[in-house]
Amino acid sequence: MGKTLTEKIIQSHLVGGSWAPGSEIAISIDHTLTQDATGTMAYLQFEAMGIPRPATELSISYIDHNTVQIGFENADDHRYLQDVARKYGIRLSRAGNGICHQVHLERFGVPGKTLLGSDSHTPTAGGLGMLAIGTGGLDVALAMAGRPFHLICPSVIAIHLTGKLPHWVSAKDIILHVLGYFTTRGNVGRVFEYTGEGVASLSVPERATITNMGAECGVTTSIFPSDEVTRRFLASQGRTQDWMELKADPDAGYDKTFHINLTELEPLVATPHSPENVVNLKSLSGLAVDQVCIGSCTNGSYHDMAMAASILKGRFISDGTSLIVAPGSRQVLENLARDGYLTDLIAAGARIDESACGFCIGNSCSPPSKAVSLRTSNRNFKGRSGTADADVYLVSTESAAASAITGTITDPRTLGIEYPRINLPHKFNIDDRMIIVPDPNFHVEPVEIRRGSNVGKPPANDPFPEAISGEVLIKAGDLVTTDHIMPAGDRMKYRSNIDRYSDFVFELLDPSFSARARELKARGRHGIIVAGFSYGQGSSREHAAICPMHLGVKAVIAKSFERIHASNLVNFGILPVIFSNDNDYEEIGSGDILDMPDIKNLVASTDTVTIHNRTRGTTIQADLRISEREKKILLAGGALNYAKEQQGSYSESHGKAL
Ligand code: MIC
Ligand code: SF4
Repeated sequence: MGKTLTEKIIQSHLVGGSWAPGSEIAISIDHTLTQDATGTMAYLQFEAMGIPRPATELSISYIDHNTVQIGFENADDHRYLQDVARKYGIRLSRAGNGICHQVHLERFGVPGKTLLGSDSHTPTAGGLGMLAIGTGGLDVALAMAGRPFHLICPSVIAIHLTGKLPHWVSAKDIILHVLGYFTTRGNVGRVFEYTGEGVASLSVPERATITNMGAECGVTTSIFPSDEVTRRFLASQGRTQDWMELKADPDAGYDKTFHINLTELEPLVATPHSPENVVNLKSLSGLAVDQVCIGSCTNGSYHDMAMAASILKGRFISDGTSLIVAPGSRQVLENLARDGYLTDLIAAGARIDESACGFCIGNSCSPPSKAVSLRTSNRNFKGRSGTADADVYLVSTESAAASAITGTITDPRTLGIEYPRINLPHKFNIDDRMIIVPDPNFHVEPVEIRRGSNVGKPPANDPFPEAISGEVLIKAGDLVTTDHIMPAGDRMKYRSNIDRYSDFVFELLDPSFSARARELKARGRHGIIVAGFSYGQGSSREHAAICPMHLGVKAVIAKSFERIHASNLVNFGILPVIFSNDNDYEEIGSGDILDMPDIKNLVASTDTVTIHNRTRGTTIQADLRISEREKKILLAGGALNYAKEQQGSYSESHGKAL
């Protein structure tokens, strides 16, 4: 049987284990990316490793999330990131240059290479045929130090595309269709590989929209082949030399195949408050819309912006609707301006926002109370927009632009205008001056790293306890996202200040959590979190593990975990255990006192732990589904402690499995 594209790239980067889906493997990493909201922690941890320069082919630090800079905190973070980049020879993409995923696609992505990024939407680069994986900042720091990345060898699912998209139906509708079927849970350890004759009809930015939002399904990554369309895209970026053809063998065996006939798709929408709530857009026609936001790493490309501008050209937004447009990168913005599209957007009443994450992460453009906000971004979790009671709907650029004109949810096919044909430039105007390239002599001049008062120390953890004994601080339900655990928006100014950020753990679910956890910790007791299915969905932010760790949380008991968050818990010494019997979830209540005696020995020697509920006098079992390597990390009290223990073998292990 032939090989899938995923297997080919993994095989060519394999440094530990062998291709056997379900087993732990280690791969070498060619590129790393960080963004400012996760980057400060990643670089504080990288500094603590004492490595003189990254061992990767390319490491780049993007500033794109906290660009609003209200107060000095984020500006201090950005100055810190710039100094670190200069000291260690890392490229830095300055605030204003664009969203990391869009810029990486345009300027750096290379088919067939591996990319590890401290952001869950890193798989966007899969649109170019890269094996691109999102993870916590500490894993990225370790990759920069030359350590391999460990992952579960994935099962590969073919998403087989036939036919051609009808007018007004777009790549966003393809991925919403995929989400409607696969949902946001149960896809851990899978890769979505796009195949079939329909692939050739999609441009690289359209493919990137699809791989970007595969993150919402919780897959390890999503990938498209690298073909003539990819070559043309790289040529338009002046990077033909980076192209190579890459595809699966014709007889490749997939774990499962999901067929989509593009010709039959319709405009879709994800309704509040999960990207998996997918319905036909026309079923919501007429619902009044207060706000429309076009942009983000999902739909911030030149193609998206030009499409929006063409629909809006000569028209004006409805009186009751505010339109925000945020081009995904400075390159997109500049080329839109040159080609006249920016003028059309401004003339139609669009508010042009910075080329940054902005509205998507809720640190600007929050909608009014109880508003309906239609967005082209990828997540509509409750409260993420910055307005707790707003309803966010996720749609394509075409549907968003049409609705901005009418002021109600509008199927763009009913607008009665001719479908705009967007021709991508054969050659984009390229200006990389907002990317600071390290001086080749960077290690000669000593660099003083300026740390503002908000930039704290790298997180420290204690060794793993002999026994866990403590209180259930919260009993959460299914689909708890990292946005619920660690809110973003205006709280993101504290990303580098762990103690302060910890004040907001679970703020959206229970504002008393942090104070109760601190009080418990002061009494020398451990905190425990109980949750349902798919705990830790969404972002890669390791703060969702670091801050609970800081507050004394030692274990999370859930019905299932999502991949990135489970790794982050282990990396910060928090025990992630899974109810052996889902019904036992009912046997624990908030405030119950739980004991896990002899837990240290149990972790070292078995995969089952016994939990005694002192409050109810009951006993339940839970499973530890982590690898032997992860057990060692847990027992060391986290990955940084573990890496330090291994320090002696650092140079020999360079590029090899731990
Ligand atoms: C997100 O979209 O939620 C973020 C903000 O980009 C996060 C990263 C973070 O929390 O800093 C992600 O997707 O990983
Ligand atoms: Fe930025 Fe939103 Fe993309 Fe996250 S999902 S990287 S916040 S644009």
